[in-house]
Amino acid sequence: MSTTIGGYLAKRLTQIDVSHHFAVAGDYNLVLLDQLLAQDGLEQIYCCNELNCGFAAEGYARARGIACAVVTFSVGALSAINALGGAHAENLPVILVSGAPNTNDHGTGRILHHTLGTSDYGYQYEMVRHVTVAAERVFSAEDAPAKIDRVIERALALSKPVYLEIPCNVADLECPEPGPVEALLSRRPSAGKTLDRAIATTLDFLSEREQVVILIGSKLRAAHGLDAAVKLADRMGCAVTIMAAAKGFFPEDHPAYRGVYWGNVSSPGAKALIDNADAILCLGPVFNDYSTVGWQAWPEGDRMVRVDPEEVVVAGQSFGGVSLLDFVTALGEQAPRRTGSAETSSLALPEIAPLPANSRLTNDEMMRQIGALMTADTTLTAETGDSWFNAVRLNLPARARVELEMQWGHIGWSVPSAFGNATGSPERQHIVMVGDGSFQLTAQEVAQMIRYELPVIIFLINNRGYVIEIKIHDGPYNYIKNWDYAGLIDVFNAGKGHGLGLKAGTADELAEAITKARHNRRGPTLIECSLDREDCTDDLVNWGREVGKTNARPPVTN
Ligand code: TPU
Ligand code: MG
Repeated sequence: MSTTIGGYLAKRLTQIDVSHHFAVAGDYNLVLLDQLLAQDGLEQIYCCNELNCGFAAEGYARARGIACAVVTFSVGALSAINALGGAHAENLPVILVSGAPNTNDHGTGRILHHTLGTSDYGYQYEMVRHVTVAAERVFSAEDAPAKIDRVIERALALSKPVYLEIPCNVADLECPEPGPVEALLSRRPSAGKTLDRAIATTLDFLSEREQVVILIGSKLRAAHGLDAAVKLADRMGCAVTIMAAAKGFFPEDHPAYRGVYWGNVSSPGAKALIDNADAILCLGPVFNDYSTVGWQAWPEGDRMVRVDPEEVVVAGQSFGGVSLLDFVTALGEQAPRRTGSAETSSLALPEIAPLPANSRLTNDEMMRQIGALMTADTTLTAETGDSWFNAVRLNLPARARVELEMQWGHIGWSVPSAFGNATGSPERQHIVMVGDGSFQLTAQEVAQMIRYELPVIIFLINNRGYVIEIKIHDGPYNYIKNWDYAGLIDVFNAGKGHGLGLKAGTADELAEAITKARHNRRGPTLIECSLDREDCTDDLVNWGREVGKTNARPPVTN
């Protein structure tokens, strides 16, 4: 039995539960797109540009565990590289497939379109290698299966992006059908002895400590450790805090849950728990300048067990090659009971009191109404900006999901990512919170939500500027041209779609708009929430001040 190179890739995608791929057409990838279209069970979904295409795939990977984006050479792929950087930073397996010049033109000195105007066509591959964990250029039917399989295996094993380059004249070459997929999915187990030693050392470490706190980080999901962490918490009975980027990665109705640890903007009580702990089990943390609030909230030293996807460090002693999942699972079967830190009860975030109906809309009232929408079936994608702080302070029902992009922090990411996420999990209610400044980068992808009839609810927070930047360091560059955001939706509908654009300037206008949005099941609803520029969370102000100070440190001279 034989297929084509494109057919081989298509079949492999369906074998790993990818039933959609995101694409922007170009003459270097058209034949490949034909091959992908021919595969049963694989739908082609179009994006307005390649940056959005990459982010849509990133969002699909959040929903489905892996995703694929197909673009054309250079003019497309170089835009997608930014989104691939995001997928790398956020630990999401995205397969970027780029069309490429005809193999006969390589090495001939001929100049081709969509290139730098030199006869070297290797630069894209060299560039993309920096943002992927595996990259392959397919030049023949003989090498295609092994190269395609290798990048897919790496993406799944490391939860990181990968790259395939398929020249325009090889996509339809005949090649063998793919065999069973199991080998690509099998996880490499941790070396038994190293795992045993890491566990023994950790048990020893815990035996002398009473005030143990688990701190959940954002790499826990990529390492498939969410359920194992709950089992560990059940067994130990200690307090559990999460990092902001891991919002929703531990059930907030769990008796051990004690809120978000984020330095001076932590939930009530969470900072004291970490500060007073004599042992902190950090599961998949990312300590960067933002998460440590300018290097202040950075738990380090002898009280730390840091569990990374491929390494465990116990009080400074490293155990390389031990997987997070194996370690947390084994610890969950052997760890001692340590209830000391959980003796204080959870300090729930204060309830927000509703505003009288015709009052001017405030940030708090907006969040009260968005919070009331959250159920087990909701996925909230929250953009960089005050939406981070707003999302992090929500009290979440179990199984509600929050998607953040706190390591890469590309404004405009949320709209295409939510488009991809909604494509991959249409059974969930998708909500986006996005600032006016962020929205201006990728607004056109709302048109694809209209095209594919996805009932995403977008809360567009119009506070007339880059308020997060105003709080970090103010200047004229933080003030933007206002748009008629709600009015855009009719432009995108173009007489045919079911998108709805609404404006809310008061509490009751927002309530009414939300009711309409919930009934609009055949397209997105954008609700433009008009807020005063000064009306943001205290957390943004306090965090922005500290991050601003960190950015302003003068160079150290010796
Ligand atoms: O809530 P708010 O007003 O802070 O959000 P909005 O209006 O979306 O403004 C976000 C402002 C912002 C910028 C300009 N946040 N970070 N940046 C810097 C930045 C610039 N370009 C990209 C691609 N990503 C960024 N994070
Ligand atoms: Mg804004």
